[in-house]
Formats: sequence, structure tokens, C-alpha cells
Amino acid sequence: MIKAVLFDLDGVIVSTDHCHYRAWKRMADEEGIYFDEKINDRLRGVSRMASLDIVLERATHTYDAAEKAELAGRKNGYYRELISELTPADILPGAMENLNELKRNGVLVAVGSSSKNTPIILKQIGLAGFFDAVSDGNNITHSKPDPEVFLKAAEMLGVLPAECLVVEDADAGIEAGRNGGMKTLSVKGAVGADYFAPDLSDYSIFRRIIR
Ligand code: B16
Ligand code: MG
Repeated sequence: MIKAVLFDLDGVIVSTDHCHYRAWKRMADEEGIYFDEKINDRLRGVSRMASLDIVLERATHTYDAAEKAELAGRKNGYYRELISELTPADILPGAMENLNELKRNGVLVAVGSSSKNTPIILKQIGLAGFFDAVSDGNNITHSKPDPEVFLKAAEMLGVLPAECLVVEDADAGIEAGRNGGMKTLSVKGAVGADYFAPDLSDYSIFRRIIR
């Protein structure tokens, strides 16, 4: 029986992909590194430093640890500028309706995100304090597809992994949920899940999964 739904943040509750893209692109352009939307797609659900390693695959010289930290920090500064403009209107279609219905039915809701910027994003979109638990890039040491972020969320909620449904837009996130022994719902074409939906605009999706 499903007692809790663990939501990925970027790409599921709010679309910050374009903010990540613009911030990585600005940094890559400054460094003369080729970067495009296709490379950006590979960064979905991947931690900041692992994302940087993917971006640097196209670099013409190697960067040492201190230089890498500077590049990641610079990108994050650009990203912060962009997400400071997010508002509740940026919550993706159907997300609020589904979240409210789950709560009304006594199902616990949590965030399970790789992003260290999760608290800022939740505040910007008016959802700080809304979730029963928030597990994010600040409380984990292993990034998706490691299940840590979702296992921590389940622990915070006091439920078993088998009682959780993970909602994800990234292949690595679906894999993380499965690695944690949880049921998974894919949106936006992430592969390998138990259930699939194009997005959360279908208000009956959870009613059909959680019986
Ligand atoms: P930050 P999610 C992930 O969030 C993003 O999808 C991914 O593109 C990003 O690199 C990662 O967070 C780390 O973000 O630099 O803000 O710590 O999809 O797991 O909610
Ligand atoms: Mg995501």
C-alpha cells in the first residue's frame, strides 16, 4: 500500500531546466566550451559537480579541483539570478491539484531532489513548509541513481520504502527509486518506471495508482 509520494522537484513540480541550461551555457560560453540543449538533457537529476564533469567533456584543456569549484560556483551564481525570478505561476500544470488531492486523502507528500537550491526554489514558488518532508542535495552524499535522497525522505516521513511512490522526470531518478525498493511513476518520458504519464496534468493519475 502506498502511504507517501516522493516528488522530484526540477522537471516535476517546477520547470527549472531552462534556468540550468542558460546558466551552464553562459559559463561554458565564457570558457569557450561547446554546450547545447542535448548535453543539458543529460544533466537532468545529476548533481552539480557530476553535471560539471559532463559539461567539461567538451573542454579543450583539463581543469584542476580549485578551477572546477570556481566554475561550478560561477554557474550556480548565474542559476541563482534566474531562479530568483520564479513565482508560484511557474508550478507545472496539475502539480498543485495532485498535491492537494493526495494531502486530502491522507497520503504523505515529500520532495526528493538532487538540488542544493531546493529551499530557495520552494520559497520562490510558495511551497516552503507545504511538504511533510524535504530531502535534497543538502542532506545527501550520493547522487541519483543512488537511492539515498529518497530513502532519507522515507525515513523522515516514518514510512517504509515499499510504501513510497517516486515521481521523476529523469532516468537516473527512476533508477534511484527502484534501487531504493520503491514504486516509480515516470513523467516526460523517463525510462524504466512502473507507471507512466506525460506530466501531472492528469488529475486522476494518483487515484489510479494508489488504490
Ligand atoms: P543544484 P532534481 C537536479 O534537480 C536537476 O535536475 C539537475 O539538473 C541539477 O544539476 C541538480 O538538481 C543539482 O542542482 O546545482 O541546484 O544543486 O531534478 O533532482 O530536483
Ligand atoms: Mg528532475
